[in-house]
Amino acid sequence: MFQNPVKRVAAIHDLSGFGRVSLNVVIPILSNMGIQVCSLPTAVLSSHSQYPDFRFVDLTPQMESFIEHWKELKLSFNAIYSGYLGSPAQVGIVSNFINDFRIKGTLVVVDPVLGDNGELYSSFGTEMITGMRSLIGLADIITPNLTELSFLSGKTMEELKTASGIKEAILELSLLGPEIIVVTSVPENDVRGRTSVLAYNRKNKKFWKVSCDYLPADYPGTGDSFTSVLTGSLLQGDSLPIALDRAVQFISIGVRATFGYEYDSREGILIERILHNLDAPVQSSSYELLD
Ligand code: PXL
Repeated sequence: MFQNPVKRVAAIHDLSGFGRVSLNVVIPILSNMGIQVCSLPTAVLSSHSQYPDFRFVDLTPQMESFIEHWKELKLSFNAIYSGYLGSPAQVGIVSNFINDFRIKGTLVVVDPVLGDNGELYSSFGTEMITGMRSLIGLADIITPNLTELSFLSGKTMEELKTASGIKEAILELSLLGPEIIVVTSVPENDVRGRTSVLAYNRKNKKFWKVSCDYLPADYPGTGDSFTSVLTGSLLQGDSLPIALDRAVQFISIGVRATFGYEYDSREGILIERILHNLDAPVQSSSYELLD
């Protein structure tokens, strides 16, 4: 029998040639955390979809044959982690993948990538929202941002302006199946210049919050980096609140490492400058348990 000396993740995301999103950040982050990444690309793009005129190759027709090959190779994974899908039809393909490859202890993370800042990404329509709503039912952990929480729960961004509105939406989504729901980019209404991440664990009914300083800049792919660190940290054996802390701190340091430059923010945070931070244990922990 062969041994697998390091943990292994099946990463189901697009490959956007230019811009620090999806596989361009998932691979270096998880590799840096000592985890093997096996890529199942959903689409190949010249750049991510926030640049004009991006070129797009949808890999829906190839994915099932690639998965068939993985079955022939008898591959197994400690985690399955999906993100940006190339078409609504891929929801069925990823669902089958999860059902076929999930064994006892497999961590299934679905980042329901749909949009940001209240808007759906240009390549998506309502079918993708319906599809993601069904896919999250198979996940152990989902990591929507506030905009994605709105699309998935059907609540308006206005309704998600209060902590109670957000909690209500989280509880509704948790009924669809996921054990842990992590919502990113939640503004701290009463404290200007702060942003936070809220997490709910259905098993013990606990809500966790981690907050950090907010800088007025928008970098695509931070959600992908966040969920990659969270996944890596949980696979390393960290508790949920520590994993949240590590992921928040990584993004926060990344934004700070980038913000001072005259720089096209569409390129994303300078992860090359901060990857080494993943080697260090949590420097200062700031998670809170909410009532
Ligand atoms: O999760 C960010 C992301 C991933 N993949 C593609 C994107 C984006 C954000 O714009 O366009 C193709």
